[in-house]
Amino acid sequence: MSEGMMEPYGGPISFFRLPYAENAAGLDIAVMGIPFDLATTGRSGARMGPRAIREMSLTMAEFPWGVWPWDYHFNDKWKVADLGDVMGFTAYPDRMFNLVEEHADTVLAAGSALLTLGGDHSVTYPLLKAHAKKHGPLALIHFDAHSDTWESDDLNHGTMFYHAIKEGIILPEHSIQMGMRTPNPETMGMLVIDGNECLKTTAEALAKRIRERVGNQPAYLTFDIDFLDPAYAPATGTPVVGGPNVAYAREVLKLLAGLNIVGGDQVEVAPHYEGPGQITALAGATIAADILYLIGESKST
Ligand SMILES: [Mn+2]
Repeated sequence: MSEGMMEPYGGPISFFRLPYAENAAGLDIAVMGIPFDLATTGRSGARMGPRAIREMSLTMAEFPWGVWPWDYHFNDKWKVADLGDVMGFTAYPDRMFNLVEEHADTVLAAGSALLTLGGDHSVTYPLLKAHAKKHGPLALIHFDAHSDTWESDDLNHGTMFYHAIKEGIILPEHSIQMGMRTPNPETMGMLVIDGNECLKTTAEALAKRIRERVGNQPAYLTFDIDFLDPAYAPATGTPVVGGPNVAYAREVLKLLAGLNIVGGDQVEVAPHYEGPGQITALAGATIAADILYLIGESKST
């Protein structure tokens, strides 16, 4: 069995074959899933995202050399484990925000950083709160087709950054949003680089703008899979045409190494809308790995 467990199609499923851990004691980085999608405004299904991302991560988990083009394996530098999923809000969606914040608080209090797999994008709100308690107000590095700054008293996956800025969790003057392809009447002081501008900007130039914007601030990186064109990521709740491709996104991410990225998430993979190739979850798993590397690189500097 042990040899077969290394094959992408066999064995138990965890993120990149990481061991499961009960808690974050002794970890450098913990991975956590949030199977929640009750704050979606479009198509539901992101509750199945963490499992699909973990499954497609196995296509890359057999290589002991790491995830190309990173030239080392994250396990060689940092102690990383999969904590499984935050549960306990089934039929009680109002409990999600508190539960996620409590779990994130516990991980961060143990001295570990946190990479989270969504779930719809509303899960980022309690994650930001927990990280801001630990690190102070955060620079937001936000990849998405939507700004998620809609003015509303309600908390859903399109309003949480409006709330986060109003509450002082995010530093708008150090924050940047990229890939927007929907009306965005209010930037709330953040730098917004819309989808068309991304397509005209090289990965190097975009990464430079992010680095300049963020500076030395503690930063939280959130990647909504719908940043990508639906050709590359069709399985998501609110797809929008005309976005960048996966290679471009990954090149930008790689060039952010060294920024003080204290945490991050990959959200909105909704695998029910996949074709049989599962390309959205594959993109999600790869980008989640990139974020894991960035968090690790930040801890190492
Ligand atoms: Mn979005």
